[in-house]
Parts: sequence; structure tokens; C-alpha cells
Amino acid sequence: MAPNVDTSVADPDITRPLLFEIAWEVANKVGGIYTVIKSKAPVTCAEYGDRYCLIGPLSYKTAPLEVEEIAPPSPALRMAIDNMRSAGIKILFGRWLVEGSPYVLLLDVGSGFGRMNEWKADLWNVAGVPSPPDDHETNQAIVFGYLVSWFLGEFVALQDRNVQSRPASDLIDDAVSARRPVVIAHFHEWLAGVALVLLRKRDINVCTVFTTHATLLGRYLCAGDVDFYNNLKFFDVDAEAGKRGIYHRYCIERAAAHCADVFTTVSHITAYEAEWLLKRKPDGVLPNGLNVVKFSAIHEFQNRHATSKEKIHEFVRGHFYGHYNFNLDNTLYFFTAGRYEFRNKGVDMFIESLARLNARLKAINSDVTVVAFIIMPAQTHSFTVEALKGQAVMKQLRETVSEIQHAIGKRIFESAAKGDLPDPKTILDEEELVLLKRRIFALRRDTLPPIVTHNMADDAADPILNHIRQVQLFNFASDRVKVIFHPEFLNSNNPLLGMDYEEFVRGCHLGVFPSYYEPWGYTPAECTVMGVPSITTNLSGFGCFMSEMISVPSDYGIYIVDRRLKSVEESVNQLADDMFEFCKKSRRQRINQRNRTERLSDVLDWKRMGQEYVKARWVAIRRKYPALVEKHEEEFGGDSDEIGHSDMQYGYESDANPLSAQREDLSSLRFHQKVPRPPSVPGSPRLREEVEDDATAHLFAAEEDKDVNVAVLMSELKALGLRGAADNYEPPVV
Ligand code: G6P
Ligand code: 1S3
Repeated sequence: MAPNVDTSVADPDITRPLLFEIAWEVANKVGGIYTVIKSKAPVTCAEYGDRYCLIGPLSYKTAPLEVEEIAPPSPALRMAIDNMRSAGIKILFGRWLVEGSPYVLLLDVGSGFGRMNEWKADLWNVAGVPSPPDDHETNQAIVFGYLVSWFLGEFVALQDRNVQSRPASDLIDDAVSARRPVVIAHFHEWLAGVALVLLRKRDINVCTVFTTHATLLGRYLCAGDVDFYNNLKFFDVDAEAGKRGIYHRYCIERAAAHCADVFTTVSHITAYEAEWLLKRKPDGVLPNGLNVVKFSAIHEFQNRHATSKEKIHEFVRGHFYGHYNFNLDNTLYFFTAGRYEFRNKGVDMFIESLARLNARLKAINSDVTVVAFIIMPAQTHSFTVEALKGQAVMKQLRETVSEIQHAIGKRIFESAAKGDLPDPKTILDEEELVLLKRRIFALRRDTLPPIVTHNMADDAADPILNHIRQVQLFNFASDRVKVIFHPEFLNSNNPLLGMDYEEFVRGCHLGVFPSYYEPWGYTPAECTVMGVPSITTNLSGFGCFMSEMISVPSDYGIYIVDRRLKSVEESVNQLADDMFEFCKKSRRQRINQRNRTERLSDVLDWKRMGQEYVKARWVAIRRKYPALVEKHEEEFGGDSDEIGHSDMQYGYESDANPLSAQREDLSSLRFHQKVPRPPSVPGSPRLREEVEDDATAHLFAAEEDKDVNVAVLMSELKALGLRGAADNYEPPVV
């Protein structure tokens, strides 16, 4: 598209831009975009300070908990807000209470609904985007879009007026400048896309970036029974969107992608999808990062694993009461989690592979037990009585044992104080024996331990339950793989599994996310920064990213199932193989692997990933104001540090089709060098392999991995130009 031409009176200042970031999930948690924006806030605030403001919808449920109201800090901002308020629009301006404390402007979509029909007609007239009357989500997106464009239009106009009447600027910050700074507006997803289209149609002087975190059509097509990736180029997009009743939403998404100065996605695989489904080749890829928090002691995250695992043990003892015939010391916790999208998130494949894993473990008479959790919210009516009873009887038993323990302790002390040894035969008195027997009898049950913890709203039609039934993973005592479906997100007030998500993940051994449709995939990334190995696929943005970054990802606890070039049957077997191999690891090998996994967190830190956002914004400025940028570059040099970089590192070249390519070919799209294999691979001396003592295992792991490998890895990361922790790493004194 031809770039917009700036028609403002004075040249704007491109060196200190103002940044607005607009998304439906600002201070409003719905899914992954909330994580993107919230975790990125610290690095964006560090770069922009008070020149950064997020815009989202005002949710009266979450805003009071997330936002502290303050007065708008500058006249332009205040006047724009006042003008809208006097027209009846409710607005909350304040600081978002997350790390970095950015400004947020929340617009009450409900207060704009009175104008909805007028705006819908306008959207049809200016952009040809239709909107049926009964799609509430689209109605909200349209009203939100008109409110955002109203605000930005007012703000930019007021800025110009203020600058003309007074040389000192009236900006978000107090910087004194005779010129108004350029304004960048970064929009996420179709739900925030309407405003972008309007800014373009109204020719408002704002540089725009649009990031899509998935495509609407891609998500719908994948959820159905379609060979998506092999047919990407051939879909009749309008017809497919029409068939699924999402044509109007699709129009908004596509219009936003085309109207943006810079169009981006979160991964190469979604860039390729967007090129064919939205018909614009993305300018670059902005991979998602995380706000990595490092513990000062390297072994701290290992200790946390042990503590959290103990809590999961407690739950498992209760859940399997009466059938608790396995050794928790030889039990591994696997899990999958996320939005309930049965096929897209690969739950079908997970369950199928668990059944095969069960058969293989049984065949070799393994003493390992796998407890596989599925954490995905569904419609339910409270916890099942059986699940609650399990925790209750175990609690009673624990209390009884602790009372008896106390009484016995007292008796031993009394007799020892008198110089007598207690008689071990009478160490338990009659009453205590009876009490204990009653508790043990209460543990008897005729039923199998439940596969689901809640009463499902539609038990008979639930896809997860039906698949578990189909493969007959019913938690028989003889099963080596047990399954627990928890159809609700975790939180620490949960009466069954009272842990928040992070604590739970830390206690698990392996995250399994065999997604079919996953533009990025935060779940395995979160596992990585917590030092928990995970399985992902080469159809997920994260999986592709890691396989380009690391020579042999599995060395670092990142297993990537091939769902691209293999048949479903082969992929299921590969997943079962990976899980089976994992079950064969010794404790020491697991500790060692966790150390390696955790080291990758620097690769995923926003301090590094955020650089791509910096570049995207700069490209947007360059496209909007080519002459000003040229002038600036002549004055300060082409790659001036002052305002960023000239090229997007993850620039997307569609000629290198990431789907038809082998993994090796993909790497040429990004880094040419990879994180190498750890020097301690393969295997360490045999004698050490046999050591199963925890403490010694820990020492060996630290010795081999931390002192030797971290140094090597860090120097490699530095060589690859990866900043952050690598810069601060001090090799140990030997
Ligand atoms: C951590 C703890 C060790 C514990 C180990 C268990 O490393 O620091 O004390 O033995 O976890 O590992 P596992 O893989 O068996 O849960
Ligand atoms: C999307 O959320 P989802 O789980 O519907 O956006 C996330 C953030 O970019 C991304 O991680 C995920 O893959 C997408 O699918």
C-alpha cells in the first residue's frame, strides 16, 4: 500500500514518539494477549517512560482491581478525555498496577452503544465492512473502535493546536519541544482493528502497527476437519468465512491488516497463514516474550519444584484413595493446559499417546506411574462429591495420624525420662488402633478414582471425556498412566488442588502441548522459564522458534513433535516415544535436564524479544514519514541508536515457505547460528549414572551443568548477540 503522507503544519519530531498500544485485553484478562501486554509492560515502560499509554475497554469487574485512577498528566490528554466525557462517554484514566505501571485509558464501550447503529452504517460506507445486528462481540469491537479513533483523533488535533499556540509541547511527558512528537498506535487482534481502519480512512497523523495473534479463519478452519496447512493457498477465503458466519469479522481483520503502516504476526507460521488468508504479506514477526524473573541462587527453582511437587502428591493421595498402590517417588506428573480447543490444542493427540504410553509401560513392567493432568476450563456444575470425598478422607487420616504421633511421642518421652525403653508392641494403645482402623476402612471404595474432578454440564458430549472413554484410560489399579481432567483453571483457593498455575507447573515434570493450531503458544514458553521440560509441535510458533534457535532442542528439554511432515499416526507415536523416553530418565537426569531448560529463559526474555517491537515501530515511522526519516538519517547516520534499528530481524520472506521447508531450511529465515548442544551430552560417566541419592545427584548436576555448561552457553549467547543475562554472567571461580 502507498504510505500515508503527513499533512500537518509543522514537521513532527520523530525522535521522541508517543506510543499508544490498543487491545481488548488491556487490564482485562481473556487469554494470551493479556500475557503479552502485561509481561511486556516493563520493557516498554523502560523505553518510553511516560510517553506510553495503553488503551482498552473498561471492565467494571476487573478495572477496580487492576487500575489506580489518576488525573491525566497533560492538557492534550485531559482535554481529549474531557471532550469525550462531555459527550457522555465514560472513561477511566490511571496507572495499570503491573510492573512498570504504565498509563491506561479504559473506554466504557457500553456508554457508546447509543451511537452504535450510526457507527455501523458509517463503517459500511467508509470501509465496506458489514455488521449483522446480533453479533455482540462484533458490536463491541465496532463501538470500541469508534471510541478509540475518536480519542486519538481528538488527541492529535489538540496536540497540533497546542504546539501552534505555544512553543512548549503539551504531551504525555513534560519534554519541552517546539514540535509535536509523532504518535504511534499499535493495535492487537481484530477486536481492536476497527480504529486502525478509521484512522487510515480519516487520514489522521498516526503511525500504525497491527499485530495479529492468530487469524480468525485459521482458527475456525483448523478446529474443523480440514487439512489446513496443505490447502492454505487454495481456500476461497470469502466463501469459507461466509460458511462459518464470520464474514463480517473477517472483513475487520483483513481491513486492519491492509490499512496498517506495518503489519506483523507472532510467528513465521502465522505469517505464512496470514499471507494467504488475509492477503497481505506481513512485514515482520514479533515473537512473544516473557518477563523472566531469575532467582539469585540457581538451585532455588529446583527447590521450588520439590516443594510444589509435594503439594501435588498430597492431592494425588486423596484422589486415588483406595487405589493408591503406586510409589509417589516413582511418579511423574505430566500436564496440558489452556483454552478448551480440543483439536487445535492437540488434546486429542495427547490422550491417544497417553494410551500408547500406558501400554508400553505395562509391557515392560515399569514401576513408573504417570499422572496426566488436563487443565482446561469447560462448563461445569461444581466439584464431584467423589473428588471432594477423596481429599476429605485423606485429611482425616492425616489428622488422626498426627494426633496419634503426638500421643506416642509423649509416651516415649515419659518412659525415656524415667530411664525405661518403651515396649514397641504396645506403642499404639487399643483406642488408637481402633481409630486408625476406622480411618483405613474409610479409604475403601468400590468405584475407580474419577477421571474428572467436576460435574460436567454435558458429560455425555464432552470431547475430552469421550476420548478418554474411547481409549479406556479409566484409572484402573493396573494402569501405569492415570488421567485427571480438571475442567477449571487453577487457583490457590481451590478446595481440591489449592495451587495457582505457576506453582502447579513448577511441581510437574513435563508439559505436553501437541497443538495443531498455535500461533505462538505461551504454555511451553512458561514451562521453559520455570525450568520444566515440555513437548510442543512444529505447527506452533514457539516450537518453530525454538528449533531455529537451538541445534538439538530436546537436549534442553524442548521436545518438538512433527505434525507437519508426518501422518497423524506417526505423530502420535512420536509423542508416545518422547514421553516413554522421558519416563526412562533417572532422577539425576531429570534434574540435569531441568537445569538446562531453565537456562533457555534468557532467549525468551522480553529484554531480547522486545527488540522486534522497537524495530516494527521504527519501520512504521519510516513508512509514514519517509522524508523526515531520511533527513534524520543523513544527520545522525543510518543506524542511529537514538531511534532504533533500520531492519526487522525477523523480516518475513514468504518465498521461503516455512511449511514446505525442512527444519534446516527454516533456520535461514532467522539466525544462522544456533545454541549448540550442551558439552555434557551425551551421557556422563557410568558410575555417576547409577547414583540415585538426591543430594549427590544435585551436586553432580550443578557441577556438570552450571559451572561448565552455563559458561559455554553464555559465551555462545553473547556470540549470537543475545544480550541480557549473558552480559551479567560471571563465570564461577574454580
Ligand atoms: C529438585 C530438588 C531435589 C529433588 C528433585 C526431585 O531437584 O532440589 O531435592 O530430589 O527435585 O526431582 P524429580 O524429577 O524426581 O521430581
Ligand atoms: C493467541 O491466543 P490463543 O491461545 O487463542 O495469542 C497468544 C498470544 O500471542 C498465542 O500465544 C496463542 O498461540 C494464540 O492462540
